[in-house]
Amino acid sequence: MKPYILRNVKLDPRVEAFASEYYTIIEVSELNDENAKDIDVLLTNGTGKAPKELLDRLPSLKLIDDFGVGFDGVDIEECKRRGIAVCTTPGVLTEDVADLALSLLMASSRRVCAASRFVNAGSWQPGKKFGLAHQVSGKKVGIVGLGRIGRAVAQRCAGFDMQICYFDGYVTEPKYQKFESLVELAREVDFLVICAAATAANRALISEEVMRALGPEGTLVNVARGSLVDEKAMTKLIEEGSLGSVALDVFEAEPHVPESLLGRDNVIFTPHIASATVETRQKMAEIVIGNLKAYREGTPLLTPLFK
Ligand code: 8YV
Repeated sequence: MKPYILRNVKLDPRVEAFASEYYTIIEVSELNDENAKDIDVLLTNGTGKAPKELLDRLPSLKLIDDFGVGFDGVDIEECKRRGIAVCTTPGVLTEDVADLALSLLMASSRRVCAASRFVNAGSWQPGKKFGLAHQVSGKKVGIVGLGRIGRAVAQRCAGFDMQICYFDGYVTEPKYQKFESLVELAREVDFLVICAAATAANRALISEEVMRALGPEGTLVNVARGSLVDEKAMTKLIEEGSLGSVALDVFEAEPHVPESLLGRDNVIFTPHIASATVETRQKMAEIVIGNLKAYREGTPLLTPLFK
C-alpha cells in the first residue's frame, strides 16, 4: 500500500502521474484522523489554500509543493514556525505573465475584443464602421510591484515607447519614475498594471480612491491577484463610468466574476490564464516534480521559499 499524499487543488497531469507512482493521492475532503497523521507532502498551486486549520490537521507535514509563484493561500508564518518547506515555481512563468499583461493592455486600449465581437455579430456592413480606439505608444503606464513580473512588463512597455512609472515599497529602479503614493501614480498614468504579490497587508490596495484617481479615461490591468483590488468599488466605478476600463485575469473569489461587468465593451476578462502556455506549464511541472523528487531522495530542494 502506497503512502498518502495530499492535494488541495486539481493537479497538473504530469505532476499527478509522477506523484501517483509513489503515493496514493487524496484530496482534503478525504482526510481523516487516520490518514492525516502520516501525510508529509501537500501538492497545491498558486491559488490553493493551506490555512493554519489545515496545517494543524497535518502533524507530519514537511513539504508544500506549489505549482505556481503565488502562495497567498498558504500560512507561511506557520510553515516557518513548524519548519515546513514551501517550494514554488519562480522564474519560469515571468515572461508569460508579462505577455498577458501587455495583451490585456493592448486589447483594452485598441478595443480588440469588442471589434472581434462586432465582426462576429455580422455588424461590419457597408457604411457601418466600428468606432475609434486609443493609441498605446507614448502613453504612461504605472506598474504596481516592480518584482520579476513588474520588470518584465516594464521592459515590454518600453518597447512600445511608453513612459514607465511604478509604485513599490521595497524596490527602487532609477530607470523608471517612482511614486511614493499610489493615488498620485494612478492620477498620472493612462494604464495601471498590477503585478504585486498578494499579502494580508496589501488586500484592496487598489482602493476606490486609487481607481477614482485613474479616472474615466484610465485602464486597470490585473495579472496578480484579485484580492489586491477592491472589487466592489471597481464594479461600482465601472457602472458609473468613473473608471474607464478594466482588463482582468484574476478575481477575488475565482471563478466568480462580478455579474454586472459581464458583456461590457470596456471590460475584458480572462480566466486566470497568465501562465497557461504549453511551454511554461511544462517547465512548472518539471520544477514541482523536481522538488518532490529531491524531497524523496533527501537532496536539496530546488526552489525553497525560505531556508
Ligand atoms: C497558476 C498562478 O495559474 O503562479 C501563480 O501564482 O496563479 C498561476 O501561475 C496557478 O498556480 C494555477 O496553476
